[in-house]
Amino acid sequence: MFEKSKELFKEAKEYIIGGVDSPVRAFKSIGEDPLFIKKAKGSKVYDEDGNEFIDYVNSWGPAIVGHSNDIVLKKVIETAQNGLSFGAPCSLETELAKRIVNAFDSIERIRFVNSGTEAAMSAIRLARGVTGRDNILKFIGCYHGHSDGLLVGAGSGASTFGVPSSKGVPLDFAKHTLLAEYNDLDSVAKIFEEHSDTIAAIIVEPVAGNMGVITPKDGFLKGLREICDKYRSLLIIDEVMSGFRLTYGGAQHIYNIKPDITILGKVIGGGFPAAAYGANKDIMSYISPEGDVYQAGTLSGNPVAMAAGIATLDILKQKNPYDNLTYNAQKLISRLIGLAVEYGIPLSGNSAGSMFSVFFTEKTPENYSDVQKSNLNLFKSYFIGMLNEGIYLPPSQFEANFITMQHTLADIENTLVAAEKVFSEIASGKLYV
Ligand code: KE4
Repeated sequence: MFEKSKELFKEAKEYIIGGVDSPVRAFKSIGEDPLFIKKAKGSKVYDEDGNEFIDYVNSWGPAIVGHSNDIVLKKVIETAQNGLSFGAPCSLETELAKRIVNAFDSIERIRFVNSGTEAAMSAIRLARGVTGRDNILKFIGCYHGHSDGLLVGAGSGASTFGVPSSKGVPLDFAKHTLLAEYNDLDSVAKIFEEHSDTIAAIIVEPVAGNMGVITPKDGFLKGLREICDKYRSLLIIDEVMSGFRLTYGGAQHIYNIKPDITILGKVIGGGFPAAAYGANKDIMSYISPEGDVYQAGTLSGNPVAMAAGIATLDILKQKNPYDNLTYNAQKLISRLIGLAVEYGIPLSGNSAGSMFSVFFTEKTPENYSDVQKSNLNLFKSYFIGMLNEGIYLPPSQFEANFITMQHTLADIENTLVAAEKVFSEIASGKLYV
């Protein structure tokens, strides 16, 4: 069934470390070889062995209007025929910037970069430049890309100072990152009482998507805003995943929270490498060439990437698919949980807009330590079973699933039929790896 992918993976590992260009793609937590995807269209992906899958990875979020959307493709091809990259200003950058600034009350000026990692790294440097403070606070289980200061895990015991979660990150970098528990305002207040005016910013995913989907408890985001105001720290909201996913704009509008800096990615590039950070004019005036916080990039604002982003946002603005996307995600989760209960399998779930996760644990997780109680063996069986039934899920319990505008009701029903078969196999012990 997956022979060609196996061959390609073997060959890839001869040239690309781990055979992948991003670790999660290696299916390591599943213990199987990854599939090599040859083509994607609409809600489907097709592997090199010709198998078709209903896709819930969606390139980790960008494909919200469906893979290889004809309108996006047309705009991309037209733009590419005029040149691929100029290293000079081009009007397409302004066109995409206009759309984003007009969609976010908290953004007056923006800067495009090439990845969410770059956007988060630049936003943190900006916050440090504005406040003159070195420390930042992030949440255990939230992911903001792989810049050194953010590859930080919880320190030992009561210490709130981070320790490197990756080799190669100097302790001196990690020690400037303080760690709190998502959805736990007391843990944040305690850190600020201890470190008050040394903290440049809090960085947070308004809806966490990197420990599975965890939604903010009532008052959590508002509480962060109040703490930042009290200690004159900046609030950075990481909308790389949530941006243009819950509404035409950010989760910040749904939860009525006004950040100082917003970071974006994924959807705004429509599948091409594009990301951004933005804030009000005063804060962004610190960024070079206007100000003294340096940040640059050869391919930032690349015209073809801008074109893909413009076409994608225009479809979202025109079609306004959000109620339908939200409904489909909620329906899928509730039906999956209902099926699992029938087979005595512990399952809970969270969704926000078109992003969602199910967890193999009775209690719906509210933070990273809750998610760690999820039965990862059951997740593995579910993933493998669903893959064999033609459903392509994120290969990790700690990731988010995505539904696109092109997922049909038949796709949802077929997913549920597959899930019922898998749950029955797990319940009868036939599929429990
Ligand atoms: P990138 O550098 O991967 O473009 O963006 C980093 C990032 C920043 N902020 C949030 C909220 C994110 O979800 C991400 C990246 N998301 C992961 C998926 N969980 C990308 C997939 C991967 O690492 O291959």
